[in-house]
Amino acid sequence: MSIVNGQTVDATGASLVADVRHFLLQSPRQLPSRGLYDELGSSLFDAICHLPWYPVTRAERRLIATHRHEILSCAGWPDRLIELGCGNGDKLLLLLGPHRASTERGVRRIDLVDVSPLALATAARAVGDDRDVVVVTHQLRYEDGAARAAASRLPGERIALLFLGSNIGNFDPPGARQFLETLRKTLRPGDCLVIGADLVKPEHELLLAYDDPLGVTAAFNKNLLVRINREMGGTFDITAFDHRALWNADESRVEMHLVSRKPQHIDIPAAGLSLDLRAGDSIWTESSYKYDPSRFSDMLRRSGFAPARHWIDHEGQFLLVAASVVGDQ
Ligand code: AVI
Repeated sequence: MSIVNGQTVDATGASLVADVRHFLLQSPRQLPSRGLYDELGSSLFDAICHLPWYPVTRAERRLIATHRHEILSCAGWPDRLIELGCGNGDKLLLLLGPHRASTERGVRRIDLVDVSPLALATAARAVGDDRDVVVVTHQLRYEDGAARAAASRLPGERIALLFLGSNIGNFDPPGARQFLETLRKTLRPGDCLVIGADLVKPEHELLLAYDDPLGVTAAFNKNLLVRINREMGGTFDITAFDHRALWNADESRVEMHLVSRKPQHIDIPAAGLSLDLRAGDSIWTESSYKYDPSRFSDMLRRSGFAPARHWIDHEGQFLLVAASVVGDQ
């Protein structure tokens, strides 16, 4: 998170106040999932990644650790890695492998893009430690960070852009496509995009992943209202909300909602907003799209990428794709 003009902004550059004003009065009521990641929300998400019922992170880590050579080779042993949403840098560390291993084959510079200064500092320390590599951090939203990093490319440098963690799943399909097209424009033929996506799996597994028995995902979801109460003087009665996860098969997405168990009148002074919820009314807080490999490759192709190789973990949970950039667009 960073503060711009006194308002908290996140990776998309949107402010919580503007989001609350715009989305909460829509039908159905919504709050964009970007609001979930304040400091507490980010810690809760880290905890989710350790839950036995949330396979996404483990599956992706396994894939990167097992196939790191193939991934880097498929990306043409890039001179430069740019990671969007680097978090604490743990996945990049897996890709780089044991100290010095990757730099022997050419990675000379790593650009880290995140909106969290803490994440950038942690990741920069982790990946730069004892490696003969230049690490540059960009506290910017994804697209701006990618553009800034790529703009400093040296003649002949080959770039691999990493967008991991199934973050693409939190974009709706038109948004995902637009985002990929923007990334494509920052790259050149010969560069590579390495991107992760969560795969469709049986409904009961998806529901357990997004409504875990420990209630961590429920806390992660409800924290959005805690945030609005704290930062904007909101009067949500948090104790009267239930977390609900549902699988929308038609749209191939898991949805998270917050459902009020009672009628409540809510004021949100900083947004100049008042609203009334009836018992059973819900606020839609996140969509997490699940892909099958061919649909995901199609989307990449339509966005100007040529999927070159993909890896799926042995449990069929997660997809990692290396896609090259072809032609000039
Ligand atoms: C960050 N993102 C990929 C996670 C997901 O699976 O959509 C966020 C999350 N929401 C609930 N659990 C995890």
